[in-house]
Amino acid sequence: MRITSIFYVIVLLSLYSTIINAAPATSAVPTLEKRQETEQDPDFNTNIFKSFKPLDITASPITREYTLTLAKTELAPDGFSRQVWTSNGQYPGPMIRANKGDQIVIHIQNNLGDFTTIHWHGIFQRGTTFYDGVAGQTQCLIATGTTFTYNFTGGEQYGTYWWHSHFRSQYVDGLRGALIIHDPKDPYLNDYDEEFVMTLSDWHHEESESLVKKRMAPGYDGFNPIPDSGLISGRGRCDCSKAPQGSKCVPDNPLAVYVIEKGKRYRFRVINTSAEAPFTFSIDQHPLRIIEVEGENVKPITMNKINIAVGQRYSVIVNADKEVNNFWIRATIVKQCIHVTPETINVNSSLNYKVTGILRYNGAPETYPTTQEWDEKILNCRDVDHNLLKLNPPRSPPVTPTDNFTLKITFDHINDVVHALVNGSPFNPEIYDPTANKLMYGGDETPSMLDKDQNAFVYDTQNGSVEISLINDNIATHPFHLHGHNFYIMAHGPGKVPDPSIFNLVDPAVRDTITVAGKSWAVIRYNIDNPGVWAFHCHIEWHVEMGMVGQLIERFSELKGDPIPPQVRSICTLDDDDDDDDDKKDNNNTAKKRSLKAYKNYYKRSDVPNHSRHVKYQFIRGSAY
Ligand SMILES: [Cu+2]
Repeated sequence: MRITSIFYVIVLLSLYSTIINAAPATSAVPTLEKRQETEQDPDFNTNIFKSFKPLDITASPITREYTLTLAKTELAPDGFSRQVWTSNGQYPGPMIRANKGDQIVIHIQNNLGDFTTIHWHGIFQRGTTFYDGVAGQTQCLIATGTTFTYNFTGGEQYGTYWWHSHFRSQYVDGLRGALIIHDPKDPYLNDYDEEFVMTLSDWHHEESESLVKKRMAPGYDGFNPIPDSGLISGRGRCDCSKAPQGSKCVPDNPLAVYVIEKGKRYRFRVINTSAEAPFTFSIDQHPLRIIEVEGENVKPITMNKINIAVGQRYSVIVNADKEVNNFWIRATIVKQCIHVTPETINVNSSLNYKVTGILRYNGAPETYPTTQEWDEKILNCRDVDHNLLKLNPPRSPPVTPTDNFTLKITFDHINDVVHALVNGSPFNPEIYDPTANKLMYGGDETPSMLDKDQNAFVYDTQNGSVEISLINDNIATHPFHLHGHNFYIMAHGPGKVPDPSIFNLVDPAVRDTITVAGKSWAVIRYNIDNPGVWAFHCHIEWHVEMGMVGQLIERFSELKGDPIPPQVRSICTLDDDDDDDDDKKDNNNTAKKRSLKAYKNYYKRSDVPNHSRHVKYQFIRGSAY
C-alpha cells in the first residue's frame, strides 16, 4: 500500500470515529451519529445543540458516505404526539457535513411506506442534475423498501445548506435537515471559535397531505393552513389545553437551549426550513454579525434582528461577551405575512407567534431568561435589505443577458379549486417520466415537445446569461428559490413593470432564495454555466402543491448527450400502463412494481386535484390567493 493510500485510510478512519459514532468500525456504510441525548428524553435529536468545529482538513478532497434511514416515528416536537417523518429516528434529520470539494455519497433507505426523493437545497449539482432530487423533474420516485444513492460534490461551494424531501409536501412532516460545507480557507475562520446549526420551522399537528387536500378542496376559499407551533431546532411548545380530546400532549415542552462559554465567539448557521412561515430572528443583547448568506461570504454587517424567509440561510457570529446568564433566542413568526380568514384551515390554532429558545452561558442557572427584546420592530415580510449584503470578494453581475424570461405569478380557480399559476399554468409534475429522463441521453424529447403545464423555460446559449423578471400579481409574499445557481438580485420594486434604471450593475446581493413582496416585481440574473433541469419555485410548500413551479432547461444541446447513471434510471424502469397481464408476466422488480401500483391506486383514491393534466381549465372566479 502506498503511503498516500495509508494516509487516506487514516484520515477516513479518524473522520468516521469523530463524526460518526453509531457505526461499528468495520461497517462499510456508516450511519450518521445518533443524536438522542438521554433515555429520559428520547423524542429529540439533540446534537444540534452541541457546538462543533470545522472538519479536519484533508490533503485532497475525500468521499464522505452517509446513510439516512427514513421512517415514520411517533415524536412530540412541541409536546403534541404525532407521526413524524424522521431520518435515522430523528427530527430534524441529522446534519450532514463535508469540506469544500468533497464527494458526498448519501444512501437513502426509504422505510416510509410512501415514495420519496431528497433534494440538496442550494447545491448546484454541476454535472449531476439527476441528483438534484426533484420528483417529476430530475428523477423518478424512490419506492418504499428500497435504497437510492445520491452521489455529488459541492465543487467550489461552501456554506450553509439543507436537505429535504422534494416530493409532495413530505418535508413539512419532518424530512429535513442541515447540510454544511466547510471551507478550509474560510476568510472568517479566525473570527469564531465554534459553530452551531439552528433550524427554524413552523409545525402542524395534522399531516401535511391532509392539509393539502383541504387547501385544494373544491370551493375552499381560505388561505394556507395556520401552524400549531413554531420550532427552533425541532423544539417548541404548543398549548395542550387546545389539543383535541384523546390526543397525547405534554405541556411545558422543553425549549431549544444552546449552551455557550463566556468569552467565546460562535458562528450560528440559521436555516428557515418552514412550510410557509418567515421568521424575525434575534438574540436578546447579542448583535448578529452576518458573514455568510446562502453559500456566499459577505462583508460583515451587524444587525440586531434579521428576517429569514423559507429556504433562506444566514451565518451570524455571536459574541459571548455578556454576563453569565440566560438570554431569549427569538424566532418570531411574522404575523403580517400569514393571511387568515375565518375559513382558513386551522383558524382556531393556538399558535404562539413568539417562538423562543434559550441562549445559556455555561454556569448560568437552568431557569428561563428575563431579558428584554431588542427595541427595533420589523413589521414586514421583506428580506434583509439586499443593499446591505455585499459579496466578499466582490463579483459583478452579467451586463447584457443573452436570454430573458418573465414569470408572472397569479392564483386562479380551475374546476373550483384554487391553483397557483406561472404564466397562466400550474405546474404538473410528471412523476413517472421526469423531465431529465425525457431530455437527457436516452430520452427522445426536445424541450419544445414538453407540454405547457411543464412550465419550461429553455435557454441554450454557451457563455451567455439569463435575466428573469418575476412579476407577483397577487397580495401574498413568495420566497422564490432557484435550483442549480445562485443569482444576482438586480432590483425589486412595487407594481408589475420592472424598472431597469434602478438595476444594481455593480455589486448586487447574491443568493438562491428571494422574497418577492405582494404586488411587486424582482429581477435576477445569472450565468448560463450549469447544464441541467432546474426547478424555480416558491418555497411555500402549499403554493408548490398548487402549482407555483417552473423548470429551467439549461443548455439542452449538451444535456441531450449526457447520460443518466443506470442506478438513477433503474428506478424508472416501470411504465405507468395499468396492465395487470403485464404484471403477471413480469416477475422481476415485483417489490417496486407493487409499490408503484400502490401509489397509482392511492392517486385514484385521492381527492387531491394536484394533477390537472388533461383537465380542461375552467376559470370560474377571479383572482384568489
Ligand atoms: Cu408562494
